[in-house]
Amino acid sequence: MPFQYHDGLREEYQTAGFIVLRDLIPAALLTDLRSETDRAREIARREHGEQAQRLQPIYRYPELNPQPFRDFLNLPELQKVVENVLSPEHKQSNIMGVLLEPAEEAWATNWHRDWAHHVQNLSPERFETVKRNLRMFNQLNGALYEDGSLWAVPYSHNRPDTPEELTAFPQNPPSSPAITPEMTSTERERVCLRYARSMPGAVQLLLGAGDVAFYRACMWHIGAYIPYRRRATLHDGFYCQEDLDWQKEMKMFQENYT
Ligand SMILES: O=C(O)CCC(=O)C(=O)O
Ligand SMILES: [Fe+2]
Repeated sequence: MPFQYHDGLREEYQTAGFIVLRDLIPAALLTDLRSETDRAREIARREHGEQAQRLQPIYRYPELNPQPFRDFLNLPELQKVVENVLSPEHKQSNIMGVLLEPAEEAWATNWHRDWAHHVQNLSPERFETVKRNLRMFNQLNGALYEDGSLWAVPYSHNRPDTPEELTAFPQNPPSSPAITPEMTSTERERVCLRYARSMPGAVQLLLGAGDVAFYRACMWHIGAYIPYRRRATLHDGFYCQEDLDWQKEMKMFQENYT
């Protein structure tokens, strides 16, 4: 049955830090989005090379028709989730992107919390406070093909790191998978898989075609990519005023440090 909004989702999201809306994207829209993202893949590889992870924002490219992406954001059941699970103040952004599989070699991001492990010299106390604000850092992955690239640690979004997490990943930023140039493609893939599994409590968020995951980007997560696993996953955020203030603050903070 196609996805239908229900009230339990809000609590589930606030507790676990993520929810999956199964079977949300109608088949006809999925077809249109697949053909636009085929073009997006070509542009991404032309501009950023064969290993490109994403094209974002897609609205920047006149070759791409923005309409199916807008239609996705305007799906009534999606809007109900945004309004009731997040809030009526959470607005659509202009940063819609598409996440893609690498053309050549498997790789993975490091295990990270967005911002905490991306902004150099950010005070851990400051981040600890903002990540407790459930209105902030809300984003989605919408799978146009079956997608198992995203892994996350449920319940980690609004609590400090556990001793087990800090034992597994003591550094900031956390270490990356130990890929070396001598490795074969298969070895790289296996190293990334083992690395993804090495985080205590990690789960792989397996999305079917048309499923959409909402998650808080401040939770522990990772993207692990395999060239033979075709990927075109919509990636976007829904932000409220606190997010916009935070983004501005971080921009100024980073400018003062560089
Ligand atoms: O590929 C994904 O779904 C996750 C990517 C990610 O977490 C990142 O680039 O910060
Ligand atoms: Fe991330």
